Amino acid sequence: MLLVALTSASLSAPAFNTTQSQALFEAAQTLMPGGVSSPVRAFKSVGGNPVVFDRVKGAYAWDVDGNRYIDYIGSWGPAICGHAHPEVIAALHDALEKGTSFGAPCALENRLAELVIEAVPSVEMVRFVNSGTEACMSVLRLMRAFTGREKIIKFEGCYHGHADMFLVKAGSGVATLGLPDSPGVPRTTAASTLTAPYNDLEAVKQLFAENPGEIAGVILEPVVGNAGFIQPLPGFLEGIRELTREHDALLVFDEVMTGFRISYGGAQAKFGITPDLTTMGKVIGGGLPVGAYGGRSDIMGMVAPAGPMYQAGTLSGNPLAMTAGIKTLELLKQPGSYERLEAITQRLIEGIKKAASDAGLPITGGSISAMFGFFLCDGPVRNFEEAKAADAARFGRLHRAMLERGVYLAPSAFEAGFTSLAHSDDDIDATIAAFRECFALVA
Ligand code: KE4
Repeated sequence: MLLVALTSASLSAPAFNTTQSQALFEAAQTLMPGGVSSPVRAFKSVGGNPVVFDRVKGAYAWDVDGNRYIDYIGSWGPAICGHAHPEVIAALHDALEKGTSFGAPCALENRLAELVIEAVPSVEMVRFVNSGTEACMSVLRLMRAFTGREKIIKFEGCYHGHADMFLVKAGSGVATLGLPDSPGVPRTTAASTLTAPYNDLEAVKQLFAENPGEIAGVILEPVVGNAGFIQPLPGFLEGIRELTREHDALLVFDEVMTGFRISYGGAQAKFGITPDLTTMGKVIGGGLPVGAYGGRSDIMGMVAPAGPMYQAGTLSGNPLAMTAGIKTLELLKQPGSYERLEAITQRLIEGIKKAASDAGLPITGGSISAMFGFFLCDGPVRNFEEAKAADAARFGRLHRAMLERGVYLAPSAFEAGFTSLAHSDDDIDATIAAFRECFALVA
């Protein structure tokens, strides 16, 4: 684990009081492992303690000491319309009156399914679950059931949730904590997960050649957000699509993060590549727990009870999560949403890069729609190895300095940043100004 020793004196902003956060986080660590419900929230790789949130609204979060932050995590993706959007809250109030969970079919599932099927090119049928992890582990079982093959290919630094078979050279929190994958994953399970560097078509060709007739499919983040922000090189996605077809293997786009973020139809619509199956989460739950997997109906027809591949869930398709998801997608469908997201995010990342360059710091980065990221190195960053070469210690100092100036960035160099429809032009200007001040401090 990379702990960053902070020279706090030189980086502190005036009057940043986190007394109550500290007390609460100290207590939390006696109650929950690491004091958190998900590892990345513990700020382990950026140093210092996390702040404890009290409430969120629009582009902002407030901690328990009353400090306000411009939030570029947005609950790791769901808050793309802004936190606690009034129309989402109002729809939830109405839904609450009818109960919180049915455990039975409800019309809201039909409605969200229709919206997803209408929006996402590969999805002819969809199954709702409760997290991205559940979506990815279910789609993996489906890939194996449909092809009768066991091996899969994933890419180093990509993260598909915490199911055993994906914790092999994974990104996100696993990379953040510098874990060698994870103890507890059976060697036999890991052996069925083959890995290749992102953007490396030759490596994928090699894996297919070495494992003829054994690979069920390839799963990838069509735009990587879990090794930092890494875009597919021209031809990479097309090449993977061709290779999977050539070897009768399936192509799965894990759009848990990119879905309804890169465009209303996800990365697959943006890049014009249609996978066989897609996983989704985050945005389609509008802040409540939802995941989903979907794709070709001849494949989805294998999922129980239509077919023999079993997968189930007590709270899957619950009316509150469906309601929040429906309202969120209806808001995103409104004309101009993605043009706005593209414009503010592009202005943000260009401002960040200019501020770093003016401070004489190496930086590379980019954005697509409401997703952005940068690495503190010269670049280019095309894969996880190159991402790991960036200056993580300097990023840790930058993160704390920005936090003290009211800007809440992902507490890891191996995460992407997210904007929302609630981020104003003034928020973007204030963020760039804070970066300008902080780059000078950490140079
Ligand atoms: P969840 O099980 O966390 O809902 O989704 C897993 C997942 C699957 N696929 C992709 C592409 C993902 O980005 C994720 C989850 N993303 C992380 C952030 N990088 C969630 C935040 C966390 O782990 O606390």
